[in-house]
Amino acid sequence: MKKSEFPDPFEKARVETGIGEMDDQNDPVTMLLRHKDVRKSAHNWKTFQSGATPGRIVIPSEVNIRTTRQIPFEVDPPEHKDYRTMVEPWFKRPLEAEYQEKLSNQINGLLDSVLDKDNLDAIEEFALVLQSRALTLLLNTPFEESETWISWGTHVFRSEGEALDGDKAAILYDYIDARIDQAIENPGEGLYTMLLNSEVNGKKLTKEEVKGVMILTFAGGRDTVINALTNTIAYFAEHPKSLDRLRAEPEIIGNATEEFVRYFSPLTQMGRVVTEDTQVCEHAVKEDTRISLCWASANRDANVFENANEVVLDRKVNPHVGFGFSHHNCLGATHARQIMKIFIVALTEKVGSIDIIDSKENIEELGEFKRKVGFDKLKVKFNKLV
Ligand code: EMZ
Repeated sequence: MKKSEFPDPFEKARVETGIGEMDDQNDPVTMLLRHKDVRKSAHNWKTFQSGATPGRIVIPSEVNIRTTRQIPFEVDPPEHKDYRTMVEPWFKRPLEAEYQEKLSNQINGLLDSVLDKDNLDAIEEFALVLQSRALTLLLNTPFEESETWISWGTHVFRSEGEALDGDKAAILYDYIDARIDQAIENPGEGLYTMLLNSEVNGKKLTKEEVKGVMILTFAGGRDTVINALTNTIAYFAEHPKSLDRLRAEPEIIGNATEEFVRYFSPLTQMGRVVTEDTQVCEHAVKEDTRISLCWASANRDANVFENANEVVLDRKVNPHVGFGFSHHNCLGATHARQIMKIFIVALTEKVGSIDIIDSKENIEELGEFKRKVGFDKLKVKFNKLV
């Protein structure tokens, strides 16, 4: 198997029953695998809620390492809309030309610094650095802050060999608390101050609410963006003609970005808590249990995508759910899309080919399924375009 191949472990179950089952810390999950069911249930917040105990809709559940509610992610309508409307304009800033220019400078600078380097660690030395630096633009904080974030590693709640790491999470919480206090004392131009000055329904946000938005901003787009970048590098290493094609046809880089998000589905699934006894795919689910919307499976549904297991760079109709679906669709998607597009442009302009030197897959264990979501190790060489 090619290193850049990401098999679909859900096909049989998706076709036969439409559901999968997995346990997670004694809080089992019924996974919805079909595109249609995933989209329908994402709308149905009354039966499948996000506003449950903080951390419970995440798989693996974070109830034991987090009490702060992430906002707007763990809030249901109608309150959800008020929070979302408040943060939305800030998270759309990546559409501004000036933002994109800064992001492009960052990405090109980083790429220049590692061109022709032997044995480059594509995760630690590249994707993590790129993600952390880009986050300084989203937060509008000094570039140097990225050094601290890089030192936290690829996931703020997980460390290697341990699904959830409370000590590690505490580092993030203390950091955010300190930054909120700082912004109260010295208001600035960053996201903290914007949130502290914001009102929802005529009421100023509490410190706990500001923290909830900030935790989401740090946690939600971290391993996901890192996997998207790393997997894209592996893909181009094994498909040099695709890199040549995008060099010749830069106008399809937008389509290619969407297609990579569909094919890699960096976030496998997101849970919901069931509020009343009901059925999914003719299968009973009980009140106060969990279902999940399995984006990764929906994105390979042959009823929706032709050649679903292939990367079709210029796929025209692409209703993927890689950024989720409905009112909770990814708040950071505008930023993530710009990162991917600008990164691909930079690759086509500077890199002739990529060699994979060493790699180790990152496999998620999901009950009956095993899913490759990215790499634990990816050592590469970017060969300069001549
Ligand atoms: C949560 C989640 C959000 C969770 C869109 O996903 O991302 C996960 O990586 C975090 O662990 O807390 O933010």
